[in-house]
Amino acid sequence: MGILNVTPDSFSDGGDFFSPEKALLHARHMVKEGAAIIDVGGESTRPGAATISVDEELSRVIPVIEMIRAEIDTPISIDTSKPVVMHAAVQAGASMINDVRALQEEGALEMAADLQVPVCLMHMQGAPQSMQLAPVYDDVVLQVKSFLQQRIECCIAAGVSRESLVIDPGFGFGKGLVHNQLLLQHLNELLKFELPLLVGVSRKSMISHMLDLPVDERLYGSISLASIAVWQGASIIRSHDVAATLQAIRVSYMCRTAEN
Ligand code: 8Y4
Repeated sequence: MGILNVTPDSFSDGGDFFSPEKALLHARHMVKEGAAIIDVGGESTRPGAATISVDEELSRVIPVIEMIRAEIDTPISIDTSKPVVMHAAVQAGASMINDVRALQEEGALEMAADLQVPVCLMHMQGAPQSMQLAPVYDDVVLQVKSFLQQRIECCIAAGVSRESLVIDPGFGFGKGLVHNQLLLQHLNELLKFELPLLVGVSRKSMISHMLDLPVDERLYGSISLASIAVWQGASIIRSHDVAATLQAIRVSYMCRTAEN
């Protein structure tokens, strides 16, 4: 899954892709590199980022989805928590919802049930504004598992089919370094849900907490974490660097699944 940020304040790319034309160029590039999904997001969820209005988010993502859809047939996921944005994005050609708030916003469950597209349910402790201040867990792996279990049950009760769900422990979302490390160590325990597992570790601060590197020097660490995630059974990796990550996870996957 290639990341396409359409936010003016994204700290990974300095807003480089915040024009529909530039976004399209980057989408083309990621597809050429082998991306199977393009994840389009207009709301920055970086720690401390301000929330934005529905209209602002729509004006960022809809033109981009339309332009990509007009010339590229790679599936597009919409990274949003807002039901109105989910609806407009799917009308414009998106075919998956990636919700870091796991359909907990008002009306989101009902919208996802209506749209009948795959949905990624991600775990986050707290809200982006404050989640990294002092994340605390009794047992991070157990708490992430039980949250995902609850959200899966809520989805099914609301009419979202189990077959359309993808789960994600939400690396960096209200987690300290050791929480992220424990989640990666025990990632395979999430396979018990028998749902596809999505992992996003690309350029994240857990790498700088281990190696003290700026965001533009975290490629090798990102690749290593992605490879571990696939070794543990992840089936979708969300990444800024598609070609490099794909090479790593392909060999990781082939070693994991080899048989005699
Ligand atoms: C540099 C660049 C440092 C980006 C940090 C970041 C996930 C996600 C994000 C994830 C799913 C991010 C939208 C945070 N992370 N969706 N979204 N899983 N499903 N930070 O891990 O990339 S945004």
